Amino acid sequence: MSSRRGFLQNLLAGAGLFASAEMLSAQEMNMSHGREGMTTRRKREAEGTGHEHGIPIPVQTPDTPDLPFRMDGNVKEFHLIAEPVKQEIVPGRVVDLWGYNGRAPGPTIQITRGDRVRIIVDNHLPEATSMHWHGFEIPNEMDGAPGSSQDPIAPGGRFVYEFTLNQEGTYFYHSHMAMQEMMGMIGAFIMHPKEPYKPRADKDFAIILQEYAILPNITVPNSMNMEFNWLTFNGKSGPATTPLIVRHGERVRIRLINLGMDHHPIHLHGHQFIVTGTEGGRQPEATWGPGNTVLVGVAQSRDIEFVANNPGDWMLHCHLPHHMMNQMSSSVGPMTRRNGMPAGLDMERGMGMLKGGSAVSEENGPSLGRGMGVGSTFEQRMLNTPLKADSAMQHRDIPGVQHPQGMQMGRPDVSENANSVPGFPQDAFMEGPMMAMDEMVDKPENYALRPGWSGFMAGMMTFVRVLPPDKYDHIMELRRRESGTKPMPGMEHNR
Ligand SMILES: [Cu+2]
Repeated sequence: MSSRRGFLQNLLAGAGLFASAEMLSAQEMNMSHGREGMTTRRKREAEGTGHEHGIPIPVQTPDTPDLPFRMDGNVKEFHLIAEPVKQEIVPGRVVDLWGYNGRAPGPTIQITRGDRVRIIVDNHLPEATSMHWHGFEIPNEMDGAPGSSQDPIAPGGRFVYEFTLNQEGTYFYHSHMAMQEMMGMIGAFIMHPKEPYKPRADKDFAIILQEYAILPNITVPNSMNMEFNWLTFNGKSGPATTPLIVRHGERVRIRLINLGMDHHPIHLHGHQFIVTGTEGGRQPEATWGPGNTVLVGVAQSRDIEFVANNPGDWMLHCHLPHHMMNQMSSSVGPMTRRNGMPAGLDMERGMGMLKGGSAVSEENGPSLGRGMGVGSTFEQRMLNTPLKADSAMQHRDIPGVQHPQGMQMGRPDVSENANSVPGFPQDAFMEGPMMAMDEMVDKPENYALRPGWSGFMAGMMTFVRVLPPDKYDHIMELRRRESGTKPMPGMEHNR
């Protein structure tokens, strides 16, 4: 057993990657595990390493690197840095989040049951923080509950956590400061069993579900607001999420982790699955009933498994309609035609703290009802694509300028009498059909998707691509080529 574990450790560590983690700055560290982690991971994946050796396959976290470790005697030592990060959630939309080691969610930690683990946590935030190990059965003084189990980690400070883990399953780490959680501060913590579960999974993925309330033209989430307009899988919204690549016939596990204010019903197309695990670990087989939608509640995790026996590009998404949009509902419904609170003002007014007029006045009313959404204003930025300056101007709130009361007709996606139908528009856009941005999100995993696919992906959405061997192999080859020369797809703006 020990030789098996040693083998896994070497695989996870990558060749010659580690000097002392403490010697590396956050950025260096992030870059090195971004590259090395990816290269190593892809190599493992390409070679199918792990399978032949009777150990569980490593988890892939799309758009998110693994956290490297070094061995100090028999202790696996990790280094997490809590810090502000700039993150591009879709092309053109860079936001200010708080996370770990350069991104939100933070890097994924993978260990094996029985491991002794040390995690050095440095606080580079402008305020105190504390790290909680969610669901871990560890000594109380390691629990990270600020005030009761430890003093909060002051800005510039450090706390070293150390414990032995005798659990297995889909766990996570997060700041135990409530508002910091809503700024992005979470990461996956996978505890592998010593032997793979049966039936054995060929692919194992992790996806962290998060949500942010970020007004148009503003980069900082309002952690108090409950009207979430940016919904992410691993820190990306569709179409910037990276698809899960699966070979036809493989058994697939997907681990879903939720930390936010909403529960998310995650739905898979084309397959039935079983729930094989929760945040408490593996479920007994007697509980494995078929389904295709699993509700992942706040602070919960769910593992689903299925045999990918139906070829195609299948959507995996949250089924809450408002969670399938970006910059939610900014151009939905007739209220967007009326006068409202223009977007892009200061945070106070944008959040509905009025400086003048009443909440039901002509100027303010339309944008204040919760049901109308934070974006029910003249801001038309519903598209995934950054607005061109001139088209953005057309819809600005310019005193004395009448706003368009109807859409341009003669479009294939809108009928001639659309403007006379109550409720219109819902999923049609002022500026024409949803604009695809296939090229802007081009990466190996998106190879040969149907042209225009990206125009219909938003929010908590990605694909499970169940591919025939030739197409699968081609994507793996593209990944191999790319990992040699470029940083991990989608990570360019996270450094
Ligand atoms: Cu949702």
